[in-house]
Amino acid sequence: MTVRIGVVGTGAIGREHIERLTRTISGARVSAVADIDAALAEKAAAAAGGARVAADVPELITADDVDAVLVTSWHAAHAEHVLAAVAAGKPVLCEKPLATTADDALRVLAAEEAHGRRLVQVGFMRRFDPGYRELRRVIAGGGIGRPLMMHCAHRNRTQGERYTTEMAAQDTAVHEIDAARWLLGEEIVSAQVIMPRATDHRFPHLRDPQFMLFETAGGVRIDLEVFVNCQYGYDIRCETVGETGLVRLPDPARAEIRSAGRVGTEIDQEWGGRFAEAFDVEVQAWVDSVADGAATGPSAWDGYAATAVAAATVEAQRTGAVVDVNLAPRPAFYA
Ligand code: NAD
Ligand code: ISE
Repeated sequence: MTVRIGVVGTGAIGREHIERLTRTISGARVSAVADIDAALAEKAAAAAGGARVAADVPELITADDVDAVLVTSWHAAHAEHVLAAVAAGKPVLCEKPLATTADDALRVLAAEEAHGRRLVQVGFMRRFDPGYRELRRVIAGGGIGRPLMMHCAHRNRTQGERYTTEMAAQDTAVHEIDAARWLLGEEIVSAQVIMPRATDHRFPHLRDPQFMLFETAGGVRIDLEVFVNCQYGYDIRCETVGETGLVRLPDPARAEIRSAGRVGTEIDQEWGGRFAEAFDVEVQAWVDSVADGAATGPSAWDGYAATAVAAATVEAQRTGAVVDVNLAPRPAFYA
């Protein structure tokens, strides 16, 4: 079976996923695309080799030539697009975040549960990265004893003018929020944000960098530096300290260069390169799950929990307080 995919949003990651689906992934093809920017949609359709441009998003989602939906629009539109896919009974892979408010994410949970089977996978691709998988295997296998602390950094080279202080939580830290929940097997119960001296390499409206502090239900403390204009590269760090040892994310395998009295390795510049393998595995797993008729991967519950923590982090940015995360009870549907 070839899964016919409709892509909503043909910006940066939409185009990368279209290329991936067209050249790398087996068992799928892009049949239709939609974007509020018609010129972008036309270009993306041509790159997909024979996809059509849908009249609008509702037409794409309900179309007969679309078996499954890939949502790569702006974060604020995700919940609306996922709800439309669920209403049409179609499997949907939604780039992170699932929503920007906990209430919108809860609407997705309710709609999926009412449908009666899982349709939603959230694009937390770190769960498919070999390094993160190794971290999880070591932690779950007791290799460092009981986890106590986690130290993380999320650095981007630069961000554009549209990127806001809130997005540091909703769009950037949400990766670590999900990864920490997944690695530790615990929910996050509070968030706090401390603002260090701001970099000059930023647009004036943006607070950058930021220190975020999280606590899990079991008392693990997580510190996360988000620095999205660090200038030097795309640098993702994660170290978990346990009672008998620590485990740290490996730097991506790169050739070591020794030259001119120095030893070094290259640093990735963008997310697309650093997580290329993870994206390939993630999207292939999603396509396979659509063909099998059984959703796998990060669920709408994971999307909701991460959104709720990110929302508490946004409140912590504004107030400077430690903000509690009060999750709704986890439905048996997501057990
Ligand atoms: P982008 O701005 O380059 O692309 C978004 C596209 O969506 C634009 O072309 C825009 O016109 C379109 N769009 C927005 N609202 C729409 C609507 N209502 N209907 C139709 N089209 C709409 O942004 P991007 O960098 O590609 O990011 C898109 C999403 O992917 C974001 O949620 C972001 O968090 C996520 N993302 C994830 C990763 C990752 O590492 N997993 C990396 C980059 C982006
Ligand atoms: C972007 O949306 C991503 O998901 C990238 O992985 C992240 O590094 C960046 O900060 C986000 O804006």
